[in-house]
Amino acid sequence: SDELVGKIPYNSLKKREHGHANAVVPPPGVTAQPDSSALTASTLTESAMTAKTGGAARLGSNATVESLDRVRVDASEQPLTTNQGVPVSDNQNSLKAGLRGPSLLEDFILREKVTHFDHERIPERVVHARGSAAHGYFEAYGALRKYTRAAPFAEKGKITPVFARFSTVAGERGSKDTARDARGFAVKLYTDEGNWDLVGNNIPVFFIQDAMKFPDLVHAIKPEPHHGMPQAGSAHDTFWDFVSLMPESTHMLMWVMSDRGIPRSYRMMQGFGVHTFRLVNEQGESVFCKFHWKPLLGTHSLVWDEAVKIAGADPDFHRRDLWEAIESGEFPEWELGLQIFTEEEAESFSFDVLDSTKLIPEEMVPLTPVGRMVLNRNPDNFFAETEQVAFCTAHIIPGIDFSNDPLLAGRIHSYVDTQITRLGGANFHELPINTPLAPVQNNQRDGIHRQSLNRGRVAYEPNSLAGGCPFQAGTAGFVSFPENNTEDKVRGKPAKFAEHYAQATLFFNSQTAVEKAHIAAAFRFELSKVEVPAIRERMLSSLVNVSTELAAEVAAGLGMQVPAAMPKAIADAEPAEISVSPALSLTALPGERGIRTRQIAVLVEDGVHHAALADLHLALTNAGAVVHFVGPRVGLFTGSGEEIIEANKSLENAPGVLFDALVLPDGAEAVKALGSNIDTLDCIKDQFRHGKTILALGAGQALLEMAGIAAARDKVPGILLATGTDMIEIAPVFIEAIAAHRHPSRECDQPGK
Ligand code: HDE
Repeated sequence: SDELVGKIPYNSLKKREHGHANAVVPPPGVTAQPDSSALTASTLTESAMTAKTGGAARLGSNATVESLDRVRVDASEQPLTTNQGVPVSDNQNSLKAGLRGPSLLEDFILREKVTHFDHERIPERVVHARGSAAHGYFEAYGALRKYTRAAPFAEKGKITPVFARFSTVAGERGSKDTARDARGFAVKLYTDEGNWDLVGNNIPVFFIQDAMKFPDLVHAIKPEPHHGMPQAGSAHDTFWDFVSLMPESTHMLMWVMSDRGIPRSYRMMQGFGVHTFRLVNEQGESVFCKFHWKPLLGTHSLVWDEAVKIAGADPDFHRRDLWEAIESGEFPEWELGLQIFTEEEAESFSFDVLDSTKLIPEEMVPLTPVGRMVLNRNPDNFFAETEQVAFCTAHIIPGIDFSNDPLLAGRIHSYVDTQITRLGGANFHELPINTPLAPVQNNQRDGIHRQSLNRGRVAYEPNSLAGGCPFQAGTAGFVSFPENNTEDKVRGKPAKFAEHYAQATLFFNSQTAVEKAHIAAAFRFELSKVEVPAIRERMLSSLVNVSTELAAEVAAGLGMQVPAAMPKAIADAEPAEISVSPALSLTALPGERGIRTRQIAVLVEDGVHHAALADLHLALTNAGAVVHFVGPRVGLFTGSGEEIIEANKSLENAPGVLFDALVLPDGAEAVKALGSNIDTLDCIKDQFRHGKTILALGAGQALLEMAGIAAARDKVPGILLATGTDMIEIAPVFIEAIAAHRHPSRECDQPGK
């Protein structure tokens, strides 16, 4: 408030003390230091305009980013200090009684440094340990008051800051990004009425129907407890033992074995809230709802051989991809769509909407687009933000409520509980990344690492000494939807939960031929790693219930006979509403942004024809792609016309699998040198094998043959041949081919091909 101006010591590193915006202004006579946030201005700018809202997000604003200013530390031009702020004169040598004498116990500087180091690690998340996150905002397309009073949807153009974290599930914190797995898609919205965490996955269904089975599921998929293997992988006996005994997991297995399990990028995958939630409006009326995030870049995936090789070449593949895109100003964006339906409609479905192993086909309940999320700033500090962020399904706000999904019920408990161990106590909500922007006042007190300085003598309610404050908000606060429950207390499941296969079949039947082949290959690979034959057999018998075509393909790949179908839990299930849902194929979302952010490798050597490469570089860069000159080594090369070309990557430090497309240059001398390099040939073979676009210029076409791809020379999808001089015609064709992401008809990953 005004009376505090000048009384708060000005600290340029803590410009925005909570509630004291005036602290931003230095008192008279104090010179403000340079604004550290200016250093990252390029990543702060929100994109200006959206066609759907017609409004503009405020430029450069992001309330979470600003509120974190109070804890940002910038050491530029500052002396080194201890944690008590004491300047340190010597950071090289411990204190000793004589140069060759014993170190002294009194060396508080050494002891503080080492003690702090000793305690740097915290327990990793029991699942989703490996993740990457970014700041951004959600922008509403329009008021959604008819359905919900939730703050982010209050009006057209409203901006709500967010922090989103993407993750793998099974692997430990340092595991590879490209493991076959579901991906976490967790969004914390810092709304006017408190934090709302939408903690979802990139797959709309889950393995199990009831929270009671979650520890079993996770124990089965994690490294086996006796020897701690395998890391970040489901291809082992305990996982398949469990899921083959749990037919309800079959639907999600189909998704994880599909290309959804190996996304190309966090920026190119969908997100789903999975459970049915409730929307509640001002009048207290409620509808059911499912949340969907759709990436503007489209949904794209890796192929398995590529994922395996990337895991070695760059285990941080997805983390790097997200970081670099945001740093370069290519802010990833998703549209939030809601499936809104009434309880009465839900009653009529052949499946139960409280069963998280089922989705609602978009053909039955279409998506209503309600807003967009843009991620426009990387964290400053991985630990403080990405590691310490605490997502909890219990964090909901007025206007959103839970359904009775028994899986969701367990999560409401689990997430808060797990943070207490992981973040060391009940005050994890006070860690800067977790503090709401909405004010927090209550009578909770104390505990380890308490930050708030709650004033006054009252920490109870009712009270008269504090005038009854903080007072109950009444209907302005969160009111649980008054759902009527009159049934007996039981341990059991509703009847429709017993149907386990209809949607697994729906999913399989909705895939393209290539997607189906990849699913079969994934089952084949995973089950081939299972050592106990009875487990393979049991899983196959379950797959027979999904698709005899799939079961036969997998059985053949394992050298087995197709067994009899596993008996179903229910014989007279209601017939499914639809048998094909095109929205379930990855091809349904090709994306709207062409080749933006695609990584293109242009091979270089001494003697390359430079002019065409320069033209191509320009055309690709103008289309938003990221072009890398890749040599047998990094450094400078000389073109055939004495031009200097710098290779920023080498085939050793960046093998072909890291790129979305490849250019083979013209220039006889260069081609000869490249052709005698095994890394070049491996690179070309991988690009070919994985169905990626290759443009071969002039003499560079010979490299295809040298790599053993003679057949590729004529009219093979995604292999483009050009003279190597004029790029005007070929560049647009190349760009279009890259935008297709992959040319699956050319893939040759099946055994024997
Ligand atoms: Fe989680 N899950 N989960 N989960 N989950 C955690 O919370 C849990 C489930 C999901 O980026 C843990 O903070 C139970 C479904 C994501 O920090 C833990 C059940 C979905 C993340 C936990 C489920 C998810 C988690 C571990 C079944 C998709 C990472 C660390 C009842 C809708 C969030 C933590 C982040 C993390 C429990 C099932 C998504 C232990 C008990 C279904 C994205 O609390």
